[in-house]
Amino acid sequence: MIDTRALDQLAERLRSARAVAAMTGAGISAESGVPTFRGNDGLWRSYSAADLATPEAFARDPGLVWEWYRWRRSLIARARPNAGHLALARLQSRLPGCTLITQNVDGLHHRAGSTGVIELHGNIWRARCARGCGFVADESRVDPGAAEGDDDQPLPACPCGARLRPDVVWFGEALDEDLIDAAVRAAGSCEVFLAVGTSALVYPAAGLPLIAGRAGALVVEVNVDDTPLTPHAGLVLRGKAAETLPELESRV
Ligand code: BJW
Ligand code: ZN
Repeated sequence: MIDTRALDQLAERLRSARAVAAMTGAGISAESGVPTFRGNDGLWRSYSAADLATPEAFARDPGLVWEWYRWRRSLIARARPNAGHLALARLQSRLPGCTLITQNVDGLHHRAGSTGVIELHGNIWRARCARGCGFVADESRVDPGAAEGDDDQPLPACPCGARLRPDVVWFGEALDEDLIDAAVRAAGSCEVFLAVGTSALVYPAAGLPLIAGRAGALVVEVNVDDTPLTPHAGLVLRGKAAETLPELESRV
């Protein structure tokens, strides 16, 4: 059950805050039908992260990695932003100093109307040169269904001749420096930090609410379960993002 008194108090805090930061993880898109990574129905239950989400995996078998990303693109293409994404977009337009940070690569915040989203782990709808020549392709208009299940598909190539790879951040890879810097600045200077639908296990993103807390912000966790962040949160809103966030937003 939603704690309406806590929501009222948080709404007041948000209204008076000069700066707010919100960071989302896969949990916010779960109710749009996009699978999370960890937990019972998570992707890592059926697929190995080491075989699919590392630079070594791509070097070993780029076809397999592309097949997996095309399959995920097809799931995301069918998904729609849910009430949680929409509530965050409305919060952002109501609170001028609100920075939205996401670990998700699905682009659903953008489709919900959010602007200036810091996409820490990239975007599944872009491809970039695997050799690092700087070429980036917008593939949001490519029909993922057309290639799904077609193992003989030629691997996408960069104009420079190298392979193209999904423009996402795999384990062991550095995050874009400008993006992580902007996220650290937002975390370190906000008065309220909302951590929504993340297992808070993957660094450096998992460090952002801790930075905010150390700088004096109220850290709020919105999650259906406990995470390593829970003991550090000043307020825990136990529940689904698509239910909790609209309740919060309607009070701000
Ligand atoms: C709901 C809900 C509902 C469900 N409502 N809630 C320090 C200590 C130990 C290790 C490290 C460390 N620092 C770095 C590392 C290594 C590593 C790491 O963190 N490993 C840990 C797992 C141990 N980190 C890295 O490798 C990072 N790079 C790096 O550190 O580089 C250093 C470097 C510097 C200089 C040069 C070179 C290197 C990169 C991490 C990249 C992560 N990539 C992925 C894949 C992205 C592409 C793709 O999508 O395919 O990012 S992995 C995956 O995990 C994805 C996610 O963004 C990320 C986080 O997952 P998230 O979003 O939290 O999802 P889940 O599934 O874990 O949790 C869902 C949550 O929602 C759960 O809590 C549910 O309860 C909840 N939920 N339904 C609300 N309806
Ligand atoms: Zn190239």
